[in-house]
Amino acid sequence: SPFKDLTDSTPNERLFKLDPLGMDADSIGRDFQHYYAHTLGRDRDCRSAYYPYKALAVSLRDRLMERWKLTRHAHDQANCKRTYYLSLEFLMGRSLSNALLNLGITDEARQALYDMGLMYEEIESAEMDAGLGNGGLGRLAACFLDSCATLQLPVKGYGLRYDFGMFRQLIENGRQLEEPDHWLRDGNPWELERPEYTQRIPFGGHTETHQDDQGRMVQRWVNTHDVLAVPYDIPIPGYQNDTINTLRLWSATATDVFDLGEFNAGSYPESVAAKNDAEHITMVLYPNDASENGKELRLRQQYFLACASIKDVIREWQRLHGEDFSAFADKNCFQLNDTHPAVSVPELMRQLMDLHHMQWDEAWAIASRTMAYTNHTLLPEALERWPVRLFQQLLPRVLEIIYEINARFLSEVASRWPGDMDRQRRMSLIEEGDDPQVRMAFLAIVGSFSVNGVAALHSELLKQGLFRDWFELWPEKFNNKTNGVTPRRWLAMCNPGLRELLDETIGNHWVNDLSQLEKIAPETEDADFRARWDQIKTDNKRRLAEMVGSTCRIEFPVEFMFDVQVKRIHEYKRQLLNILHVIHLYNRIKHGDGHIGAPRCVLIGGKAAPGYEIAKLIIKLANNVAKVVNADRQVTEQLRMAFIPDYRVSVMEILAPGTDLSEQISTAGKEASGTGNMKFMMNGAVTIGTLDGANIEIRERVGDENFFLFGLTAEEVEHTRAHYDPNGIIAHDDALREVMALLECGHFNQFEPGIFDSIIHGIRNPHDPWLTAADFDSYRQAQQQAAEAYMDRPRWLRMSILNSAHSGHFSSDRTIAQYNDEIWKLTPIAPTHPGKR
Ligand code: B1N
Repeated sequence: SPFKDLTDSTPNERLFKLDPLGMDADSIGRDFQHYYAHTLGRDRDCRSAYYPYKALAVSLRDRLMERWKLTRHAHDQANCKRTYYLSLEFLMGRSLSNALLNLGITDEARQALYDMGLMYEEIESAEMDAGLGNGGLGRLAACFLDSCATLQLPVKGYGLRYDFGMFRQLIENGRQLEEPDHWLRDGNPWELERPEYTQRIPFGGHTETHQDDQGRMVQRWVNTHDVLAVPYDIPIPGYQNDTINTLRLWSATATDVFDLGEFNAGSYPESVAAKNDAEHITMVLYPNDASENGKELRLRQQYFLACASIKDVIREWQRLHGEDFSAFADKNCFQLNDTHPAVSVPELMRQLMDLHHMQWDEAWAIASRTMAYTNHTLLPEALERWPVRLFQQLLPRVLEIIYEINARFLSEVASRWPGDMDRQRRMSLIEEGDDPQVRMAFLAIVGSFSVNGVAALHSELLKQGLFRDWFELWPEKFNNKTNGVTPRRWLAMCNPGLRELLDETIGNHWVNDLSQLEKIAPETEDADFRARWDQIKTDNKRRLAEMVGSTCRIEFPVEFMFDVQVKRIHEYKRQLLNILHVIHLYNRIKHGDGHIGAPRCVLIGGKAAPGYEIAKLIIKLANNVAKVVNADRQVTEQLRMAFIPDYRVSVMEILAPGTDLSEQISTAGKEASGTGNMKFMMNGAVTIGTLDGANIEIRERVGDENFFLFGLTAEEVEHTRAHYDPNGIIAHDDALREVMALLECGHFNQFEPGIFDSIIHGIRNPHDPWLTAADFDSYRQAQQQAAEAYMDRPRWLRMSILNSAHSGHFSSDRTIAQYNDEIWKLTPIAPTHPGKR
């Protein structure tokens, strides 16, 4: 300890008794100046927006820091139950504006900058997105952290600090190119390294039996190659409540920097090999959304997260309770974000037994009362299964525990259904075959007291389909938690115009009680209110159009209907259906249809997994169609199209407020929930969508007349498969036949013959899983209705207002309140900041 005398409190007092930092423009301005000039060493010659960003970020971090410590202290004092949200992905986006909003000093900071002649908007855009996630699943984790802090729940996020996040997408000649996202290059002012909490993570080696002090036979995992996990903490501020929760991200490093022996022998690559191997674990995020890829390094990432996080939780437990684990299950809960961290189930067993000397039954009683599992997809290609041989090599001790869990579980199945060998085979955690596999979803269910889906339909389909046997065995485990999004980022922060109108009309309590938006419903009948709504939407459309103009070089007139589909590119999400509709409108205009209902700007954006060839081809098709559409003066009077490159959180912050029509057109039964749909709705977009995922609940809330419904239901989709005849459908539908003819004659690939053949064959294939042709006519009609509604201004404004008004249910505050009431059962803890009162 650096302190002279720990019994004497004087040095501690001097060091830790700090005056609260000022939250006014002057105080913020003074700190900004100090960091800018003294710490960062910049002067008036510096033209980069990065350093003002950094100076402001650090000034805010100071203000978060004091509250952060108080929150930690309040949680310790309360000796409260805690939840750990384990996720391989946290798609945080930018933090600056969020920190300002949640600290309640947006105006003060803007004023301080203004006084120094700086523009906030420029400074804000200097921040890189923290893109540590693929899409919905990762962004959901980020929204959940915001809501947990806002509800003052003692919840900590655990994830990985990838050096490279989601790749940057460039579009060249209409095709996606991927570039590494080196988001940490200029440093990350929001993180605090905590080397003192480093953990050691074992890999490889083998197991052996030995006798412990009490003469019991126990297993030992030996000869392991260990890697160090170093935590970096990120503050998660609640909305104006002085609570700052923590997101702890682990970074991998080697136990030794290099091997001096190898170095002295002149083998330089060998001398650093171990370091490289170790650091590869957290080098890069796997860019696959809703599909697994089965790489060994991915399993390493998963175990690295599970082992480090559980060790960290147990270390904290011991700090407060010593070796007494009797209350552990009452005080701790792990929420597994899909099966990616499911290896936590056997890992908690391993640590309790091998490191803390517990017997199986005692350890199992703890583990199985502590874990809860959220499923995010029914797509078979996303269901994780790991080869047993990989487990054997990488995690031999963990595999032994999985075998033991399975043996005990299968004997439970045998006593419930004597002789039902088929059921035992179906439910086994090990899928037998030439290359036996561990079924991670089943491992998660066995080890959890709660299993939930992410929208009502999805949770029902889980019980009837994928998890049917399990629902029959343990119906009480299964529940639904319909997703939500944070109204701080997705309304208050990204739509300041609307925030002001809402504050004026219903006060400002909607920001953390979004159900209050219902109060604006009666305003639909007030023409002045509608006019202001219209004005705000138009301003937001202008902002969107400026972005499209500068990145895609295509002009979007604000009078046109802005029709937007942004999400990962996946066949089930059917960006293709959208493109076919654009071709249909183009064809009508070229055939002299002077009025396609409403003039439209169609915007598509999203990344394709680098190995997903068809998805990449869909991007190419979108760009080629856009090129033909935008090059034709006759067409652009009514129709324009753009593909926005590098779609990410900060781009959605511009798109959601400026969208008129939100495209949610997945094949029914395939989109577990969707969350983009909720962001659009909150900002007054009307949805065109299928009865899939949370669309169903959105339509229920907003009313049938304020939602453009089309397409087969999930049930009809399953019945259609047996007798699906896309070629018959195309032959009988004039509009679709003409669209296919244009595609097939190469109209959109005149100098690139044949490149779209696989897409065309897909649409015409009777085994097309996404039934694109089946829903085309119904989609076209719904689009026609949307266009007509758009041209009736008072009607459209009413629909837009009512979409916002009824979006309260889709606040992640509601979702998290339900997780807490029904799964976690945590008590909110309110820290008090000395600056208050
Ligand atoms: O999770 C979101 C849902 O709103 C979406 O409907 C759903 O598609 C998405 C493997 C996934 N499901 N599965 C994934 C992501 C990465 C990965 O490596 C699967 N993402 C979803 C939030 O509930």
